[in-house]
Amino acid sequence: WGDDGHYAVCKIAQGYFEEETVVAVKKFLPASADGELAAVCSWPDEIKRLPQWRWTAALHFADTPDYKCNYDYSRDCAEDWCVTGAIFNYTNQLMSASEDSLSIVPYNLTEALMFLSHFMGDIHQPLHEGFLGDLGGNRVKVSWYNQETNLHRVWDDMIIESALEKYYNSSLSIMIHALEDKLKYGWSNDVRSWGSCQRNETACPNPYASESIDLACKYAYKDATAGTTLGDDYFLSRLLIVEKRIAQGGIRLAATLNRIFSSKP
Ligand code: DCM
Ligand code: DCM
Ligand code: DCM
Ligand code: ZN
Ligand code: ZN
Repeated sequence: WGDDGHYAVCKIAQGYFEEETVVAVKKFLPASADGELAAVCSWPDEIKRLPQWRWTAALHFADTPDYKCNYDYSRDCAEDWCVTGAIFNYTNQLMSASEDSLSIVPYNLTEALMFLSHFMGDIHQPLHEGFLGDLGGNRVKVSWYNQETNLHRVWDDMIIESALEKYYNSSLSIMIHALEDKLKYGWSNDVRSWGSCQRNETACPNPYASESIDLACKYAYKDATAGTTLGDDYFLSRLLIVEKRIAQGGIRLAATLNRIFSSKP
């Protein structure tokens, strides 16, 4: 996602933090965040092109083989070097902090918190599990209404931007409130299952990546080959997917952080 998508994921997550998570997040946030996780959820995008951080660029996605429309950790996350592996890794780093707070932790847990929060957003963007051959839609040139762009940017930014203009008075906080209302009154029965992991796992990103490539094939790539002009038909049907993925990202980020920082065995 772009800045707005990441801000929304983290803002929604904050509303579902348990008390221990509120305390831990406050402790690890940088001062610049002013107590707000959402304020720093785009940090991994800001730094990924700097020489000393270039190694993190591939951790934002897990591209999948062309036209397969499925995801497989051992195939698509070689040497754990992808968004799914990064979510496992930063979860483990934060767990080490909550486990033995007396010994010295060899990680920067402020960075771990910001990476985990960012990658939990990215894994829910369907085209972050898009095809290898077109770099997750980056090489699919399309027009968004009368603007030339690519399919990846349509899903990172344009659908959200158009929704803000059309339905939310250009206000991201109004859009976030609408999603929070949907979570309370529309998706309330789904929230528990979205947040849960099988087999006592703390983090379970593999199913999120599988959902994403399925949605990429059914909605993102569908009717959006190179040279296509995308307009109202595409926007109205895909916005529902984008909104649900942002909401799921928020719920799952909160649930994962709640498990990490819970003192319950
Ligand atoms: N996994 C893997 N290779 C690794 C680490 C993890 O394939 N080196 C996969 C196996 C599981 C998932 O990640 O699908 C969760 O691993 P764990 O149960 O060890 O947390
Ligand atoms: N793991 C991790 N970071 C990695 C590789 C693996 O956090 N770079 C996690 C995933 C599994 C656990 O470690 O939860 C065990 O992995 P393995 O099977 O590789 O020992
Ligand atoms: N991206 C992707 N798959 C790739 C390359 C990039 O999903 N193979 C994502 C990461 C960014 C966006 O596309 O969200 C643009 O990439 P970059 O910023 O590296 O140009
Ligand atoms: Zn992206
Ligand atoms: Zn990213």
